[in-house]
Amino acid sequence: GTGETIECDAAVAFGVDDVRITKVKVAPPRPGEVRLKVVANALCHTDLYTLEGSDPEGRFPCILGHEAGAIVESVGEGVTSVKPGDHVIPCYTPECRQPDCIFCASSKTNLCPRIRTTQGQGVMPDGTSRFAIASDGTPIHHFMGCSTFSEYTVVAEISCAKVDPRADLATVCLLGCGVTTGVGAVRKTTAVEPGSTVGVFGLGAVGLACVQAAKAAGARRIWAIDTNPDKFGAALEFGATDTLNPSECEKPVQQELVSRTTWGLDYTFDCTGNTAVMRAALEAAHRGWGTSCVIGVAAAGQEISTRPFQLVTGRRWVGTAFGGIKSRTEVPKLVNEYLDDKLPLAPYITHRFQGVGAIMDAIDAMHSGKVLRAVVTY
Ligand code: NAD
Ligand code: AHE
Ligand code: ZN
Repeated sequence: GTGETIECDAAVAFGVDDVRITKVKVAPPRPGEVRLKVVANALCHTDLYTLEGSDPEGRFPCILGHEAGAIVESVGEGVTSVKPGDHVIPCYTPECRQPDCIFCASSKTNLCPRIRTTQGQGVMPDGTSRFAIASDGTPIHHFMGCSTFSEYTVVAEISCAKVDPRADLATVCLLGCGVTTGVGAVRKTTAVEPGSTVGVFGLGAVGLACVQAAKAAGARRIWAIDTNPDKFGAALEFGATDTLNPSECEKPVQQELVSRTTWGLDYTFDCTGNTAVMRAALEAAHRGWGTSCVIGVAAAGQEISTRPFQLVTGRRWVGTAFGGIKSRTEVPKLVNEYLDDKLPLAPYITHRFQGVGAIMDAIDAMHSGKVLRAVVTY
């Protein structure tokens, strides 16, 4: 049923690098919407990218956050797939499953476009916001269809992956973005096969999830590449066989990798968002068949380039959103893998904080270069 407006605390981004803990009003869910009590939220690099003004779709004021675990508080009219009390992971890639959705019907993609336009505009599918500043009623934009830097949020029903309530939401929240993306990039977007050689550029949670999934897929050699050597320990624990710091290479990193592997790597992944690294990853891919996957999100105005000869000679350039994972169908399965001890998540969580106010501390910690994932439990 539809309830009352809830007043709660949220981390509101008022402008570039200006986040303040603020009392907000969260309106009840409208038809097809769900109001969630957010239990825990992990910060992803993309939250910082939008906060620092790099996102062409970024709008202020907004409530960031898109990697969370939550409990359904109430549902709007017509909602049937979840009910109050259900545990969910809100997903920025929805899955409408409507008979006329050619994207949901295709096994080739997870990019359901049903609510993408309004989601990019920072509003609910009906074009309005459920958030307002409590003191003066100013509307606040939503973000990526999630806005989980708030004790309560409203999302579309088609964005809610219902998960096994036995799973700790303060751990499986990582499946709301980073880990799912890296795992899906390896398993689905590129389908790394046993015996492959792999290069992962950028060893944050997304890159480490690529390493973890490549190891599980039976990759023979996994190069872990980062300019911050503090990341190598975790990469080796997740299954990397070799580490490389581009700042210590005499040659450009792609030349270094090609010369050390003869022809390059079967699969490479950009997990940095840096377009020069995307180029290096493509050019480090194997002559004749190497595939390079863009995962990182580049700042507004950035473009990728390479000599077409790189593609003519058999390299493929692909990309992925949320690892090609269909949210409502496949995220619950990843949660089950976690519960069956087949997908460890604890090693990613290097920092934990308590209370929505600690979002501020988590943001500070993210800038230290020591964080893989910082989870804030509300
Ligand atoms: P992160 O900041 O935790 O990790 C990035 C890593 O890249 C860091 O370890 C950093 O030291 C390293 N790095 C930076 N510059 C480098 C360089 N020149 N060479 C090698 N390594 C370098 O970020 P994250 O949360 O793991 O996210 C990684 C990227 O993926 C971000 O761009 C993020 O926006 C994007 N992302 C995309 C998707 C998607 O669906 N496509 C999903 C999640 C995140
Ligand atoms: N708003 C940016 C695009 C950002 C982007 O590419 N986001 C990724 C997810 S990042 C998760 O941490 C994504 O899923 N993209 C597909 C989509 O539909 O947004 C811009 O450039 O406008
Ligand atoms: Zn993310």
